[in-house]
Amino acid sequence: MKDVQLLPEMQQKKSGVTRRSFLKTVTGTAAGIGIAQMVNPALIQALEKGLKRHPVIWVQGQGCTGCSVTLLNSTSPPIADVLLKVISLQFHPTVMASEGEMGMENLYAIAEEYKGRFSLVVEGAIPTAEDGKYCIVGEAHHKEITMVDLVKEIAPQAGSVLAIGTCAAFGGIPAAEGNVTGATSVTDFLKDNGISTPVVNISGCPPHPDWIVGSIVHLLEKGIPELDEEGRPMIFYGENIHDNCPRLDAYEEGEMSETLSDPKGCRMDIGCKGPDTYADCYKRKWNSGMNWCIDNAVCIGCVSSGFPDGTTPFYEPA
Ligand code: FSX
Ligand code: SF4
Ligand code: SF4
Repeated sequence: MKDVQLLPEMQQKKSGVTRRSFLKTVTGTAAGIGIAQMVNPALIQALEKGLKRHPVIWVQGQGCTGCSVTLLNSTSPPIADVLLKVISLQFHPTVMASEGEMGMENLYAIAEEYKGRFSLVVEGAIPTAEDGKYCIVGEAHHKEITMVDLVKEIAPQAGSVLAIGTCAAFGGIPAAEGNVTGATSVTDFLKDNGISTPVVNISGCPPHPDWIVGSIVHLLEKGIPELDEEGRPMIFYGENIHDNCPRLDAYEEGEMSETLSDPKGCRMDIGCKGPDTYADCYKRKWNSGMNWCIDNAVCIGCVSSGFPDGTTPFYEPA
């Protein structure tokens, strides 16, 4: 952007848009929308409507970005509708157009403007060791911002915090044995820092896109959904996988799979953690309803607070 040579006044005369207002348009746009699309007035209108509905700031700590990828796989509703009609994604490090200090400044400005009304989505655990230096999320005023700094500053201003993925909800893989970074769940981090913003845990490594979108829609329409004792929406995490598994009859008959390619038997002897796992994967399925873990492998209990230490080795009986 530094290459732009025209003075603001000159640019305004030429195009009706000042450099400043152009930059504001680019950096202030919904994170998932490219610059070219921003010139479409219908889209701008939809965005404005979306913004009134539910501004979302999405930050990433110690994770693999799988949670973002899973959201982008939302097919019902399609991701474009989620971004345009359901939420207004104002900041997202992976897909937004802006970057660097400008992106960070935009984030702080949005948090200020929509204080108490936006949802903060946290993806990934929060590494607290060494003053949070394991995760630098950006710079502002020539100072490095850690994930710790960011969540401490932004979470108190949010109306709600969504901890997306098992890493954010419970610590997950980053907090597994050998956790040198001091990786911590969002709930524990907020508690340790005296921040009382309500948290909804959307666990799963990664979570199903429906669990994310459905929880946001619930927040929008009816407020915080009913949560289980681990802070997860009952509508998605209220059912036991084993009790509802299509292979339950095989389990009861003692017909056990010996290999992953066995089309019928129960997977318990080859490591299935379904009996200790609560989520609706058995009926929702994955990849637009095409299949799910137990069709092709085993349930590794990815939504559970004990994942992964408590559910490994994945392919050995519990
Ligand atoms: Fe964790 Fe998200 Fe597992 Fe990955 O970033 S929940 S490692 S699938 O995607 O945080
Ligand atoms: Fe239970 Fe897993 Fe067997 Fe299904 S495959 S019946 S969830 S142990
Ligand atoms: Fe996670 Fe088990 Fe559901 Fe697979 S079936 S997504 S491992 S909870």
